[in-house]
Amino acid sequence: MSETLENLLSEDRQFPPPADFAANANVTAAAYDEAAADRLAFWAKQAQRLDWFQEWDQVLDWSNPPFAKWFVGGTLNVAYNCLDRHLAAGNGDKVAIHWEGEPGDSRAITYADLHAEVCRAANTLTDLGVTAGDRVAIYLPMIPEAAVAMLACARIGATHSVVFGGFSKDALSGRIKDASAKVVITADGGFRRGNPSALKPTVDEAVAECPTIEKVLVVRRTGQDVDWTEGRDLWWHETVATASDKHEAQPFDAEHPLFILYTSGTTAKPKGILHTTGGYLTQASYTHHAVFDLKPETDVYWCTADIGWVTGHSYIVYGPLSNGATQVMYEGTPDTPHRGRFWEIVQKYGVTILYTAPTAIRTFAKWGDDIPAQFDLSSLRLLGSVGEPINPEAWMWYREHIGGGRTPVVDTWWQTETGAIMISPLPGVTACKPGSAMGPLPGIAADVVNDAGQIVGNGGGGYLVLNEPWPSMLRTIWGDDQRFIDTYWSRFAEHGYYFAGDGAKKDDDGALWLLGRVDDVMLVSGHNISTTEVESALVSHPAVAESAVVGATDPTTGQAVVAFVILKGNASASEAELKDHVAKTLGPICKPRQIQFVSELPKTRSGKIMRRLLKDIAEKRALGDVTTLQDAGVMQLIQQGMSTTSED
Ligand code: 6R9
Repeated sequence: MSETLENLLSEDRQFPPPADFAANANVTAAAYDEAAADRLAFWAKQAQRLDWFQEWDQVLDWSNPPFAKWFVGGTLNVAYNCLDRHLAAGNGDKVAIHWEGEPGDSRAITYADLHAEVCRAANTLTDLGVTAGDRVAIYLPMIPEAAVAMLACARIGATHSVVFGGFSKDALSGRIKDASAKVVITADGGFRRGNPSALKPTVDEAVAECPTIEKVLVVRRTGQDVDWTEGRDLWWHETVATASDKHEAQPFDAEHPLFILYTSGTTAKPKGILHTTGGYLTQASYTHHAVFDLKPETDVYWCTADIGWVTGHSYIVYGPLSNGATQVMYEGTPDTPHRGRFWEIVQKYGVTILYTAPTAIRTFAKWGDDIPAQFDLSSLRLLGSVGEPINPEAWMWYREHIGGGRTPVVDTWWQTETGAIMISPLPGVTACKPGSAMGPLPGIAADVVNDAGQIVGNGGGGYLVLNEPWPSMLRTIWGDDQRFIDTYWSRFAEHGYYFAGDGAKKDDDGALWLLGRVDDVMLVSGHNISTTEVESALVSHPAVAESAVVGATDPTTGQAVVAFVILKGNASASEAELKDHVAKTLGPICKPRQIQFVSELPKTRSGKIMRRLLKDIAEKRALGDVTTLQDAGVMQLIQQGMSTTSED
């Protein structure tokens, strides 16, 4: 990207919070002032939301940047904060997790149940020789044992490394080796799209290459046949189920490693993002309280993320459970056994707060408005979005068809690296603009800078940076401090900024609009154009459900816009019509050279569009690394379609 990003789309619609929502909100506008007056005092106050064995002496030690220490000298136990203290407060009988299996089986797990199971799992791990500081790999489907395994590790100070249940043997073994994990916790399989999908064979193959693994603990979920290695493999129901449910949570240092989570998506070796204890839990807990306005007595919260994504860590496990929430956890896919499954679940449990991803929202819009309309969604009072920029029209569809035109919608920007939400509206305070994450939360400093690191004014675009340390920040890349410095802190080193890799713009009111990864920015005839803005322009056409845009090498313009488009259920639109629509919405410079109609787009397991694979296609190259692709068949379909259409 040469200078700044073009600022193309403009949005006039604005939705202030409903009056009763604002009047009862957990957090009011005063939080911004309070944090601005004394940021560290603000975070110290939020840390008081937790129970500490020993209070800290210093809120932040930033004497050796970029290596931060938060709540120095403090000690706590994460599992104690998520479980024991709720029991002590008399809430043991409250449901923590309403779990819904894909085949329709369900379990209601109270805080007392969860506590007992976590204690049993902690005792089992201890019996297996796992001690504080050891690494444990977790490779599970979306079953309650995934949360139990994470909390059991946290309880004994073992560092967990959760690997997506859909990842391949190589992805799993690479992550196990990088962290030298001692134990893997897995299952025979999980249910996906109506069928049992095996996990254990992948673990067997991966572990064969991983000499550090001593034990494999296996949950029986599907009942399918598994190979068994005597002495190494243990059934959860024969070990955890019979272990003692008495376990005293020990204090750990605020900077004790809590988990490693690998980020991927590029061809580079995955980075093991390290999070620690006190700062992470403080921000996960506070943001869950502030952004989702959780009322633990009355709300039923549902985050549809997979536990293998950071969103599952912070907003299924640590944030909600530390706040004593009642939540829904769902094992399967949104279209099994029918396309109304999510709405059926919202209706069944009376979900009040729903947190999902733009990819899902666009898919629901594609399937049709009539599907959610068949269910009672009137319990919903707040909707959230995460994972990608949400196109303004997808935001509007979400509010209208899921939120009944009455709920606030919070678009939350953050990363595996940031640990918790950084940029988001406060639902009882902010007048939201569809498609904008609005501004940094209280206590968070973020801005948009140009190539030279200077802050751009309203109306300008450039690089999103974080200009002050935050409690849940990554502490390093596991085993590679230099890569941590080079990857995140070198681009604007003289300013001391963390560079997140994303482009953003500020509109005329100073609201922030995320524009996707700067690696994806297209340079067309000397203009830096974000893929997000062109995609949003396409999605604003009534026939378009979803689109992905890439810049392909072009002899005249340097790069040219190539768009892949999915049309809504019964809609139709011609290539010329969509090209004109983009040119009219954003200007002729953005007019796509080519539009390819497709039925699916390549995505990661967390639903992010893998534009670099589409770029390989647009530039007629062999495909790059596809290991994090959710569904390998998609690329073949797109390639076949591509070879039968001409470019104009
Ligand atoms: C939580 C999560 C991080 C990247 C991030 C950005 C994109 C996430 C977004 C968003 C625009 C949002 N991203 N939320 N872009 N608006 N609300 O997604 O973590 O998987 O590490 O991805 O996702 O590009 O840099 P992670």
